[in-house]
Parts: sequence; C-alpha cells; structure tokens
Amino acid sequence: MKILITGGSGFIGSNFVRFALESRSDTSLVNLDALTYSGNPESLRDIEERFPERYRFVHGDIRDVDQMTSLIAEADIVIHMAAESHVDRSIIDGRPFIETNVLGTQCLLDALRQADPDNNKRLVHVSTDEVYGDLPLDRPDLLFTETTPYSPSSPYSASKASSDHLVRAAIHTFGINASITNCSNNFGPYQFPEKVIPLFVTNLLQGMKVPLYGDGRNVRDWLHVIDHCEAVLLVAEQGKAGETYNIGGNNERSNLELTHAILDIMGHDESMIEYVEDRKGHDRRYAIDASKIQRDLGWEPSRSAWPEALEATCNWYRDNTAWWQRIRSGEYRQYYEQQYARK
Ligand code: NAD
Ligand code: TDX
Repeated sequence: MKILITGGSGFIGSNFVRFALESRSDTSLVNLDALTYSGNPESLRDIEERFPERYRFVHGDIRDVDQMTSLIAEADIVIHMAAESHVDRSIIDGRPFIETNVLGTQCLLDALRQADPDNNKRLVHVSTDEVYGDLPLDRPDLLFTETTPYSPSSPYSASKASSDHLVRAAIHTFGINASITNCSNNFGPYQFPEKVIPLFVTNLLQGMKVPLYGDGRNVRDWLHVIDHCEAVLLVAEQGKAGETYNIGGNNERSNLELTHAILDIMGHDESMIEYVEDRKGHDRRYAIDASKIQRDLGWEPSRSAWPEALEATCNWYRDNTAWWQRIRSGEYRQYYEQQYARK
C-alpha cells in the first residue's frame, strides 16, 4: 500500500508516519509538507534512518496542484492532515487559515480529480470536533454526533468546517472515494509547544508559570495521538466512502483539572497557575460520541488512560528537551511574548 500524507512533519502527521510504518510492513509512505513554523523535520529524523526504502519526504505546498497531482498519481491512499491548526493564531490573523485549510483543500481535491478520474484512490480528510461549535457545561448528556449541525466559532474552526464542506461537496458531485474524520483534542509526543499540554509542561520545566485562560472551567476531550492515528489508518483501510467518523477519547477534563494533573506530575503546586484574560469566543465544552467508529470499524481508544497517558507525555517532554528547546528559543519566542503580553 502506498500512502501520501500531507502535513506529515507536524504533530499528528509525524506520529502517523511512525505508526503506519511500524505497524504495516507492506506500506510505503510519502510525506508532503511545507515546513511552516509547526512542521519539524527533527520529529522524523529517526524514521528517515530506519525506513530509507519505505519513507520519502517531499518539501512542497498543498496549493501546488501540479506537484500534488503527480504525487497523488503514485499513491493508493491520501491522508490529508496539512493545516494551520492553532485557534489563538487564527484569532490574531485568519488569512493563512483560509489559504491553507480552505484553498489548500480545494487544490488537493482538484489534484485528486486530475490524478484519479475514476475515483479509485482513497482520501481521508482529517478534521476536528471544533466544527460542531461548543456544548453547554450544564448538559453533560449532550455529545457531538456525525449528524450534529456545523456551527464553528473561531476562524480556525470555520476554516476547517469549510474544508469539510468542500470534501463533502466533492463526494456528492464527483463521487470521490473519501471519508472525513472529526477528532477531539490530541496529546502526546512531538506537539508544538503553543498547544496547552506541551506549553504548560515546558513552561514548568523552564521555571515559568502556566497561563490559564479565563476561569479554567472550559472542557476538552483528550485523546492520545496514537489512538487517533490508529483510527485514521483504520478509516483509510476499512471506512466507507462518503462517511464521516467522529473520533474521541471519552475523557473529558476541565482545563483546571488538566492543569492540576500536570502540576502534580511535574511536582508543582497551584502557585504556578497564572490566571490570564480569556481567549476571545472561547468554546466552553467539546465532547464526542464515538460510537459509530466503534460499531462499524471496531475502534476504541486503548492508549488514552488518565492520568497514566498524561504522565507518559509529560515525561516525554522532560526526556526530550533538545526537541522543544530549539523551538522555544527561536521564532516561536516572539509569538509567545506577543500572545501573553496581550493577556
Ligand atoms: P500541526 O500544526 O502540528 O501540523 C500541521 C502540518 O501541516 C505542519 O507540518 C505544517 O508544516 C504543514 N502545513 C501547513 N500548511 C501547509 C501547506 N500549505 N502545505 C503543506 N503542508 C502544510 O497540526 P496537528 O495538530 O498535527 O494537526 C494535524 C491535522 O489534524 C490538522 O488538519 C488539524 O486540523 C487536525 N486536528 C488536530 C487536532 C489536535 O488536537 N491537534 C485535533 C483534531 C484534528
Ligand atoms: O495558554 C493556554 N491557556 C489555556 O488555558 C492555551 C494555549 C490554551 N488554554 C486552553 C484553551 C482551551 O480551552 O486550553 C484548552 C486547549 O487549548 P489548545 O491546546 O489551544 O487547543 P484547542 O483550542 O482546544 O484546539 C485543539 O484541539 C482541536 C487543537 O489546537 C486543534 O487543532 C484541534 O482541532
């Protein structure tokens, strides 16, 4: 099986590359990535050495339709993960989100149709639970299902919702062989330290406080990244064309609960919390009903147990300081200072 992944040098992408090559010995993989600020070749250095015959990196942009067409022509499966992925950055400037997430997805669909007019190739479009908007804190019975109406609230989630609609339209209009996955918050190794878990852990490792937005009562559902990768690969191999699959960890935590768990693991107390101004339009709660993928494909999370999986993740950042110190000392520093100076 030949897989083309977009965005394979990012957090989920690099974990997917490693998981797919390690778990499928008959699979080769091409990773097309533009190496924006969140794409990091360091995350796949070992893979280049371990799988020289089965892994190839291509530096490129999903908006380059000609290059995408020739890469798709050589693949059996396309896993589309490339995106601008950070809500806070989309609040500062939404334009790159439209350019990559919306225009980029349309370019990928155009390339797919040129490379594969008979719709033999399989596409998995990787998306987020944030397209459904948010849920009230006082209705724990409510969960997002695959038929929940789209109601995105940030520029990021609006751009991901648009990309989902473009894929749905291409399925309906042109009959492409695609499925969409909508997943909750991922955690694990190689996550860019602007997202809450690696940000808080690396702040503590550097003796800094952790900036908690608002009252800290917002709730997220946390899924280990390898559980997500396993689900995406399963959808690619066995999912039905035209179907959407929600993927979640059944692991809802308030940000305050998450923060206390991280402080405990890292040996700190709540004096290290700094309450800062809330995120604009901050979604209150996300929660996924993942019963469809469990029923149809037999998937359920097996690596997201709390707090063990969180502890293993904190330990990974503790043991891999070189990976994140290079990021935190570079261009990202400027973003951090700008972002938290405003709060
Ligand atoms: P990330 O920001 O860590 O990685 C994104 C990757 O895409 C980077 O390697 C970047 O260089 C690449 N990229 C960006 N623009 C590109 C372009 N124009 N052409 C080619 N490559 C480009 O993001 P992530 O957290 O790994 O998320 C991956 C996907 O999963 C995204 O589509 C995101 O919306 C979705 N998702 C993420 C989460 C999460 O919790 N992180 C949850 C659900 C869904
Ligand atoms: O400094 C912070 N302080 C804080 O309290 C940061 C960065 C975040 N938070 C809060 C905001 C959220 O309620 O923590 C929660 C998680 O924030 P993020 O890590 O930025 O993730 P989120 O906004 O929930 O979005 C993530 O999950 C869904 C990913 O970034 C998206 O790509 C994915 O689609």
